[in-house]
Amino acid sequence: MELLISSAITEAWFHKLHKHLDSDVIIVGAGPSGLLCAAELAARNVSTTLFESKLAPGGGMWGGAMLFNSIVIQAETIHLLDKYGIRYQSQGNDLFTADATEATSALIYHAAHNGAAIFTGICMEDVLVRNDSVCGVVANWNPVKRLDMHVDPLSFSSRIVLDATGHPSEVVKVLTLKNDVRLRLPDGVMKSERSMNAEAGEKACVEYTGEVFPGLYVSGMAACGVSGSNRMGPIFGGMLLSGYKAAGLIARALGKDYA
Ligand code: 48H
Repeated sequence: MELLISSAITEAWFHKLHKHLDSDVIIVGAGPSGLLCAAELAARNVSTTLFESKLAPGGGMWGGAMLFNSIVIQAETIHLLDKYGIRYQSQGNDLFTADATEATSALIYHAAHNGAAIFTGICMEDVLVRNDSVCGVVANWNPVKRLDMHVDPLSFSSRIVLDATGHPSEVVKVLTLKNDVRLRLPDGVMKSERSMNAEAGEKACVEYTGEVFPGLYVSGMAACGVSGSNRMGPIFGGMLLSGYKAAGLIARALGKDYA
């Protein structure tokens, strides 16, 4: 019995890995913006691979604010909560709250159920660049990185890569550190995130969601960070709208229908 269990797990996992060595889209980071984008793309039959360095997907949404695990969403995002079956309560002033656990687990479930391949414990450490375009990522086990083991990574190719790594903007950072590139951002360079301003940050994170280099898109806090915009604190509407916008832009770039 034990060997049958081992065989079933390795068979299923390596089948998933092999199928996703090449995808339409690689999303790095399974926070709210990456998960929502994955759920939307996978629902449109876009082959989508999601790499998350931690054991559990969900990023910064589990913890709400200061571990008070409720999240705040504004009125214009309610249609996405309805779409993904997340319940909410009005708190007045066009603000709503949702249970962080329900919201995060719903996004994870829909991304996986719609067909995105989610790989956890795997960390993007470099990008593939050909003909002045990002065309994949280089990844390794997070524990291997953390223990500083000298183990070479594997490469994964895609038409498009999305940096959804949140505050550190890891994909854009590695692209600009290792290559002499100009980004499609004001001044052509990556900026640093600014101090808290909820209104400005929420607006900027959606506005700057898009392609920053051929083949490389940004969403969520990464879009805020690279554009030098403000952080917004524990309000998550902008993250969801950013993931939704990224999915629309990416689907269109791939020539897929997007209603
Ligand atoms: C694989 C990686 C790597 C890597 C990081 O931070 P996130 O939740 O991302 P967003 O942008 O969808 O949401 C941001 C939100 O959670 C937040 O922090 C807000 C609203 N802050 C406001 C404020 O003022 O502080 O998730 C990013 C995910 C995480 O799960 C990381 O573990 C993962 O990306 N990640 N995965 N390879 N190199 N780097």
